[in-house]
This record gives sequence, structure tokens and C-alpha cells, in this order.
Amino acid sequence: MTGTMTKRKKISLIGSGMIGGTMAYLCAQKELGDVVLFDVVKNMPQGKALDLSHSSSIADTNVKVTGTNSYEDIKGSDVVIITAGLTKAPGKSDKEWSRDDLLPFNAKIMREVGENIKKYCPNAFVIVITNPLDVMVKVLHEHSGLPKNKVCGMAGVLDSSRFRHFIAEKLNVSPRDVQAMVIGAHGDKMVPLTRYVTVNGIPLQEFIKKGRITQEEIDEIVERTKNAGGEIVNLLGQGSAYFAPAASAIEMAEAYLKDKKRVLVCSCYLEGQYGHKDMFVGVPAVIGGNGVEKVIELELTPEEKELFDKSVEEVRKLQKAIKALGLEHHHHHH
Ligand code: A3D
Repeated sequence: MTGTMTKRKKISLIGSGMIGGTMAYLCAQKELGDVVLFDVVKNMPQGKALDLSHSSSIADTNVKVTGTNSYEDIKGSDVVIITAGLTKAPGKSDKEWSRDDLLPFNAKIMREVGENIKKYCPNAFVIVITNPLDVMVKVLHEHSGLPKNKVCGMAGVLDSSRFRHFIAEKLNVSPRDVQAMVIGAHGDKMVPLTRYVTVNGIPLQEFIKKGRITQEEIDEIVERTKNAGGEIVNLLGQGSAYFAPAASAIEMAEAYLKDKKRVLVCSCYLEGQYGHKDMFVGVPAVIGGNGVEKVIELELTPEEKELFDKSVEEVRKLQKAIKALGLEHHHHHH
């Protein structure tokens, strides 16, 4: 499949599970480019690809969707989106659900994926979705050898979409007109920025004044946003959220492919911004044809900064745990 000359963009999805399959469907519906579904499970990605190919006839779009178990097929990809890994640690119940338990399993997978990106598509824009998100982005980045602007993580768009939805629902307005950001690490300590919420430019404060929403209701929305991933895990009974995560990652991929210069919260490499360096964490950034083109640094209040730093502290802890696994990048001498 890879030898064919094509002017279409190529999007490779590493992991063809719930989010991978949904992203492939969105790519086909939006005619974003040819899609390669990769998975370690035999036949499954090929089956999904065949099903998706048939949907193209009805959607009246023309993209090629293929499934594979061989990394060679991701050769020359323009975009790679990674969901490979586990959603729940073996032996843990729903009540004990934590993204951090996935670390030892998923870190090894990121190393493998990173090495194959380096080998087959070193010019790709890479979006990581696998949890625990921010540390997985770092592991992937190290093993892929890609420049920092070509690797980022999807979490902020999703967490912000949840925040926006709950506010829109409360105010009975379209979520499209609610601008709101969730920054920081993707975990229980993520930071929904209430102060920056607007409804088509109108500060949320105006709605509090008019009694359309109370501070207590906003506080509840902040808490529900932070726990939304767990709320869905408990309701589903197996696996975790996938529709909104897929839509979020595709929005980022589209911003890159079409050089849209969208302002989106992504897990980006920090080099001193927000007082942190040498780590990936969720911050607003401009996503365009050069990948992560600019990290936007907000002026946080001391309270907001404290919450941000606390969430970053979680990432640092996990980075230490990664070191203990001995998975760091070694220069191979062949
Ligand atoms: P799931 O449907 O289980 O799909 C994961 C796929 O990865 C499965 O098909 C596996 O076979 C495959 N896989 C396992 N090991 C490998 C490997 N070595 N190489 C290639 N593929 C492999 O899960 P999902 O799609 O629902 O979720 C995938 C990941 O996304 C999980 O880690 C979730 O925790 C994470 N997730 C993150 C967010 C964020 O906002 C960051 C949201 C939702 C889910």
C-alpha cells in the first residue's frame, strides 16, 4: 500500500481500538487523507479498515483506509496519532481507576512506537493520546528523535470540551459559543481556568451578575470536569471515553494538515514557560503547518499558578517512576 504515488495526506493511527477506530471514521468522513490503522492484534485493524472503506461509498468521500500489523506501512505518514496501550491496569477495579496505573505498560509501548516513527516517518506530526498522557508524550518524544514542535499530546482539547459542555448546558447556549480552557497535567489535578471563560467574548462574570449561574454551580462544573473521565469509565463498565477524545485529536490533526493556526490546549514541550522546563504539559498553543508553532504563556494569578504547579508535580513524580523502569533513551551502537 505504501509504494503507491499519492497526493493525498497520510494519517497513521497506532492503536486501532475504540479511539483509533473512531478517528479513522472521522478522517474518512472529513476526507482528511488516506488512513492506516495499525495494531498488534491480528486481523482486527484489517476488519475495521474494510468496514470503514464501505462507509466511504455512502459518505461520498474518497480516501483509502487500510489495516496492518506491520510498522512498514506507516512509511511517509504526514500525521501519526497514538492510542496504543491499555485503558485500565490489569487487576484494578473501576473504583480504583487511575490513569497513572498504566505507566509501566504503556511506557514500553511508547518506546516501541517512537523507534518506528524514527525509522519510517521522521517528518510526521505526532499526537499522543495514550495515558498517563503528559509523561507518555515525553517518552515518545525521546525515542522518536523528532523536534519538539512535531510531538504533542491530546488532552486539553478534550478536557476543555467537557468544561465548555457543562457551562453551555447550564446557560442553555450553544457549546460552540463557550470558550474555556483546561490547562495543566491531564489528571485529577488538571486546572479548569474559570477566569478565562467567555460566552462569545462575554465574560462569565456577567452571567453571575445576572443570576444565570452561581459561583457554587461553577465550582461544581469545575469538579465534574476534572472527574469526567472517571465518570465515563464507571458508566461504561469497560474501557474509557472515545468519541470526544477522537474528535479532539482529529481537530488537532486538521489544524496541522490545513495550517489553520488554531489556538488549542495541547501537551507541549516547556522550556521555561510557566516556570517549568524539560517536560510536556497542557498549555494553550498555536497549531499550524509547523506543528506546535508557539506556546502561549498566560498570566496566571498566584492561586492559578499554585494549582498549575501542583498538577505539574504529578508529572514529575511519574517521570521519576519512568526513570526507575530503566526505559530511558540509550544511544544504540550497531
Ligand atoms: P482500546 O480500545 O483498548 O485501544 C487500544 C489499542 O491499543 C488496542 O486495540 C490494543 O490492541 C492496542 N495495542 C496494545 N498494545 C499495542 C502495541 N504495542 N502496539 C500497537 N497497538 C497496541 O483503548 P482506547 O482506544 O479507548 O484508548 C487508548 C488509550 O487512550 C488509553 O491509554 C487511554 O487511557 C487513553 N485515553 C486518553 C485520553 C486523554 O485525554 C489523554 C482520553 C481517553 C483515552
